[in-house]
Amino acid sequence: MTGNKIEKVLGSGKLMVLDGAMGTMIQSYHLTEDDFRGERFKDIPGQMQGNNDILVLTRPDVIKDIHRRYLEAGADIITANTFSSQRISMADYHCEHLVQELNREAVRIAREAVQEYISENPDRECCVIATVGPTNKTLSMSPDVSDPSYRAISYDDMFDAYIEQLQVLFDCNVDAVLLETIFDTLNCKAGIHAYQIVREKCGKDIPLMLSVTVSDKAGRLLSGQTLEAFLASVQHAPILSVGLNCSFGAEDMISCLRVLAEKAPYYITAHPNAGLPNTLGGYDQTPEMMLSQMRHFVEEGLVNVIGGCCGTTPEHIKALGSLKSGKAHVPVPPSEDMWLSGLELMEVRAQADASFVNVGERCNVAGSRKFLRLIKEGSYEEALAIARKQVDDGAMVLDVNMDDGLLDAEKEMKHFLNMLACDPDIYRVPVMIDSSNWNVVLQGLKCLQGKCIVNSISLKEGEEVFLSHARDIKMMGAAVVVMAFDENGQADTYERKIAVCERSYHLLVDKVGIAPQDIIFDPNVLSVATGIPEHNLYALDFIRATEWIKNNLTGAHVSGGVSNLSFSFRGNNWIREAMHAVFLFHAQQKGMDFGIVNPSAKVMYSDIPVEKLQIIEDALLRPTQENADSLISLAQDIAEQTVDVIEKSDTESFKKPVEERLIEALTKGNSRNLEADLQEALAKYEFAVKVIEGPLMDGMNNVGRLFGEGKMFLPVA
Ligand code: THG
Repeated sequence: MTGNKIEKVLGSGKLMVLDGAMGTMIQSYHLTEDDFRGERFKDIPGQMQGNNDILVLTRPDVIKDIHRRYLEAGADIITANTFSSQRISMADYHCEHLVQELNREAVRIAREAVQEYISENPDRECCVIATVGPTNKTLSMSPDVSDPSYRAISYDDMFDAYIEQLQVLFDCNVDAVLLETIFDTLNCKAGIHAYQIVREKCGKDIPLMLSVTVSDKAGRLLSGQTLEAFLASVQHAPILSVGLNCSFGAEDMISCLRVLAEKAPYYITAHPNAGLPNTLGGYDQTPEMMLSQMRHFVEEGLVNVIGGCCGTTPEHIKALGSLKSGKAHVPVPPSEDMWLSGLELMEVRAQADASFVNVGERCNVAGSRKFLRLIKEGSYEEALAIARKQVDDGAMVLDVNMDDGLLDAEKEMKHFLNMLACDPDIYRVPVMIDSSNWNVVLQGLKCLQGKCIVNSISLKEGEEVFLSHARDIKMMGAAVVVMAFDENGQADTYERKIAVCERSYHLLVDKVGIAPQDIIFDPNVLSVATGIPEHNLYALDFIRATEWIKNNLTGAHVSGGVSNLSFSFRGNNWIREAMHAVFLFHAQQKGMDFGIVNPSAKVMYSDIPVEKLQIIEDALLRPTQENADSLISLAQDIAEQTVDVIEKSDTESFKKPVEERLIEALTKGNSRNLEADLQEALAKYEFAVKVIEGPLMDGMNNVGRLFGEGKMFLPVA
């Protein structure tokens, strides 16, 4: 059987049976320390009992016997005993060529068992896959509670270990590689990265199977990700199947399988434990019990491959054989929506009426003096508080930028992201890695288990560099911001913006094979009303380019750094925020669906008094020098009366009926008079529930309406 044979069998709609546990079966042979050591490891210090992979060298007869028993029980797929056969798990015993020997022997033994079985049962077809475990280290978590930035191993070391193991497995022509017991998606991503490199190098089409273990009934990995977030993280890989193993037995696995079957465009595998471990660490579920639970997997059409993990025996596998004639899962088509993830999935819909994704801009050493100071003085906890506040204020993605001449940006990116990755309230949302230094981008990608956005690549240094960066992104799995920049510099007119974006799009989609929905164009938000006449066109040209991109570069998204627009009004926050709100209102209507913004901005489009709105809209959309000048003088007026304006609006608000005041408080997230207003409403309505049904509900509807009309671009906290 070749690798493609598994694909063929699954493609023909047949269910396949995978073998059962190796570890718990080995225990039943009651091997001693001497069995594990053999002659070969006689003098190695420490205990070797329990290092099951070593047995392929010291007791190959036992391993082969286990394979034979699973084959006789009806397994179609035999798993070579290579779960820990990489140098990280073998660190204590490491010696020259050990990894090579272990993997080679394990595959040889499994093959021998299969060949012997087939020679006696010529009507059977069986194949040999290799299991690749998660190692005994984790890339997403710190083993030191007092230092969340610490990691016991680096991405590069894990990647190298996987390369070494996979190289042997590819040389042995296994029928598939099964990355198994995935508890940390970043370990898995390092494995997938290595798999793709080895596959390219060998030019062999050996399929990749992934199997996750979840650690709670809600279906999260130990590293905190949901299954859907996991799927986003591995979406870039050429995957044959995803599934679940180990975990907590079949009964509670079904809800997780439903999530995979509904969302994952692959075949589905399931090999649970024989129930939950008992107090002695044993597994009690009988073959009949396991069968009665796994029967539902097949009846619901959720799976393509079934087998067993810890505690299962040939009897369990034999029982599962009776399900083989059942209904196999039909994979769903790949989604056309964009998938991003932190610990949770974020979907950005492909339709034109998609919602708007606001990216928090404040964790940027070039965009926030405070953040720069905190990073410079090493106050990472406080720097993290800036990230947390943005998420609380409604940021749906976090931009992180460490580019500063006086900082070691690579080191700071790693330190900050390692900390951020350990905070479940912050790392709920995806991260946008913002740097003009490619090594900093790569470092960022090596820290995060989620599906990130890389910000950014461009044709600035020519096609070769652009393509090389794009290939890195494809290999490591991320979405990408593409700046409208080429060999001639920044595209600052409508014509140049669309030309550069179109050229970039075709290179990415046709040459590199990046999915269109993973591309975000940034046609450059540049500062208007600077005094230089050409600059007056910048907002309008951005909006026109947005419309063109949305109509012509199918599937791609549009983003921009919104605060750039108002740099010439620094210090005048009201006018800046008003300009941003107006700009976003119009750009969103033309399809801008991402924006790097300050999530705590308070001014909404619908707040801006009519005459001021007119001036701002004229300056942005009808760009004459006269209109720019009017905006500049409006800004000067406002700078003089800012304090006045706020106070006046408060007193004005106080004169309004209590219902209106509550609606306003809810819409703007303003709690200044909330206590008193609520007391007044309670006195007027008598029952609290009436206040909820009345003005509070009206307030919610108002929020919904503004949001729907694009007049409120943030879920105001
Ligand atoms: N496109 C893409 N990425 C980007 C930008 C872009 N990344 C950086 C930048 N532009 C977007 N981020 C910011 C962040 C902050 C500000 C502007 C853009 C900003 N800061 C205030 C200032 O400088 O006046 C705050 C100062 C302070 O608090 O110290 O305006 O265009 N792809």
